[in-house]
Amino acid sequence: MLREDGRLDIDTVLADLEDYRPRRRGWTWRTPLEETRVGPFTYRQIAEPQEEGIPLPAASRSFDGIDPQPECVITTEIASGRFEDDLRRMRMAAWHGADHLMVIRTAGQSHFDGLIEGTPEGVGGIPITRKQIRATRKALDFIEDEVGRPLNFHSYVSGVAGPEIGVLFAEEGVNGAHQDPQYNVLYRNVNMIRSFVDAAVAKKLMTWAQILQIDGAHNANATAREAWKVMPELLVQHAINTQYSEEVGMPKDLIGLSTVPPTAPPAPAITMDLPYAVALRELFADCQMRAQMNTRYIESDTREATVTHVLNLLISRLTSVDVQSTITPDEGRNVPWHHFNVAAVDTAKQALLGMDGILDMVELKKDGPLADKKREIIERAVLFLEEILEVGGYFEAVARGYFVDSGYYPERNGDGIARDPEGGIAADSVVPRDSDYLAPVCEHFGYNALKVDEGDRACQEIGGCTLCDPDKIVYIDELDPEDNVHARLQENASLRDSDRIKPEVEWLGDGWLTMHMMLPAAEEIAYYAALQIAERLGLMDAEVIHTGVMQPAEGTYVEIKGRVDFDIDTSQLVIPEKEELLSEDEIREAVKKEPMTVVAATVGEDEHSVGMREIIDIKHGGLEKFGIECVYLGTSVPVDKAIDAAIETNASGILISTIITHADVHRKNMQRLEQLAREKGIRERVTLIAGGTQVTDDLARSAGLDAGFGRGTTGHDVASALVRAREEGSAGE
Ligand code: Z97
Repeated sequence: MLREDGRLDIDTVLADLEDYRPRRRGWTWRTPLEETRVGPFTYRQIAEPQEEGIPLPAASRSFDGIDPQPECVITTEIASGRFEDDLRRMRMAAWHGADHLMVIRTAGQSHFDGLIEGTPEGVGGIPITRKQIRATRKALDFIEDEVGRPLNFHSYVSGVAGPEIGVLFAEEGVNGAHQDPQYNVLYRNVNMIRSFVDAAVAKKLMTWAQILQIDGAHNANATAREAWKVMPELLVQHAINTQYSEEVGMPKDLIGLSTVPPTAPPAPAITMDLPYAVALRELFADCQMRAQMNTRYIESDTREATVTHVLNLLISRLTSVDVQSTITPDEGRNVPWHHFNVAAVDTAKQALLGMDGILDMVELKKDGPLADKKREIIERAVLFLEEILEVGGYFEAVARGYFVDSGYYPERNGDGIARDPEGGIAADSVVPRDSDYLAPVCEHFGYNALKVDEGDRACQEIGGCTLCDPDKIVYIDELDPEDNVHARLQENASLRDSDRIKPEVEWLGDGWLTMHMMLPAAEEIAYYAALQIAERLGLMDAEVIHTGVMQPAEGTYVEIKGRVDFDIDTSQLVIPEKEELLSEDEIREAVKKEPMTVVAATVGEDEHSVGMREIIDIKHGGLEKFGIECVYLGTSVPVDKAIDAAIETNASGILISTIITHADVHRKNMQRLEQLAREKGIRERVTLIAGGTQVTDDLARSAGLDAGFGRGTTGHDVASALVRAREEGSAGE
């Protein structure tokens, strides 16, 4: 269905959705490999490779294009608000190595009190509906076939519609989900009793569907005023959700802890984050560790966020990680765009591979500050739990505002989140089940009047439930005639399946682009100057998305975004044919087989030497690097001397550099080179190449040479041309 050179066809995804059935249930881990050789290296912490993907940037030129995959699952979080464009981004992320695709919902969807249908557009995420989930799972089937690796689809089971969402996810083959009753209570003010009862139902369903559960403890870190002080509380929250999940019957291999390194530089992060991480892994050894990167200290600087991410990845490698989350490094300015999802996935892949096997070489100390701090954090957490028991339990503790308090336990600042056990959304909505209560699906928590004999399904008496018989699912396509995917696809129809393109950050045809600039002015002035520059460039709706002071008076770095409303007809583009370079290895191989000598000189009365040296020098990746013998004659060399030297050394190429252009002297030098080569009878065996700032390939060829190189040329370009000309015997043709 998917072609590498074809965009994902949303019409095919949407076709016959009512008949779509997920092809598997449950979470899939990567298949780890024993110590394995990939290209020239041995890895200790990698998994089976993808069949299709995009390696790290350095791989293609320097590492034979290898693309090893770390052994842990890598997450990307997508929140564009249009699921049809999320699918395209999932494909991009999957190509870079993400196999856990999280769709964030509209903020606060926890307040929805039932399921909604269709494909409404969201802000900062999409509201969950059956159609969107089904279309996403179906698209992921195509994408996983393409990349050759199972992809996990993930969303949230929360809010007062949690149990309904649990059923929906189980029916539709969702693979992972956040579920934590404390999240509803603390952050969404859902009534406590309701939240925990709902959680039991949801967790039971998730267990049946083998959905990996991720808890919500990290939200305390993301919310707290001084995030490193919540370390004891994070352990307490993990403990409550883990124990509750186990009581409901969830096995530990489905219980994922959303671990988070609590702090970030300029704090001495590792000294705080590492003891915390070690404590956590010791206490919850059998659970799955989902390492969420720290989001609390992400500002608008993507560089800073990336460094924090890498430090978080160091913690993952020094302890353990089952699922490595990546948050877009621009999350702090709330513009999570395609490019940043991919950047974060690459950051994880790059850092994890870079630290492959680190624990075979360094060891975490069993004594000293690491052990002391770990013990201290655990003690604080245990005391916290004891106090909760003393005051009468979790509900009472929440009522007293014990959670997300800015004090470092047992210190309390009285600014925690306090909730009323009798109040909150859906208070008083939990009632005992009647004796004739019939559970709507088999995997229902608690009492069910349907009698089940050993080995039978509870739903047999009612002729099957939607889990056992998916044909019973009532599929509703769209309810809103305007806010739906078909209407949106109409709007950008001219850009789909056509040659027309617009810049895009999250939605096809959104027209957004970013620019960055350094302005020699103080921050506030630079801010407004940048906006005016954007206006003059014709960018619409321009906004400054980041400023960084270089020095208060010398200048400010500014990033802006803005929109264009035109598109480009790519069929009208004149794209010069690009000559494929021989790879570095091919060149080296050819020179090794048959040694090559070239003569190089800056000709005429020209003292410029730097350009030619760059082309030759091994230090700059020049011809010498490929084993080509270079006879450098210096500057202001007469053309006939270059010819003589070529004859003497039996060179297969002459490189002349000619920078000065007055009176067309550069062209004349080229013509003279060619003429002399003919006169001396060596034209057919010597490749003649000219280089210089004003030289072009056309100019050199029109002067009779074999090739010309201008600005931006590297030794690789010239070496490739020399080897190719020798192989093809094309000198002088
Ligand atoms: C993450 N980076 O990965 P609502 N339940 C739990 C949650 O943690 C969340 C929701 C539900 C973050 C992204 C933060 N978590 C988002 C345990 C959200 C969703 O339904 O939108 O209110 O909440 O966790």
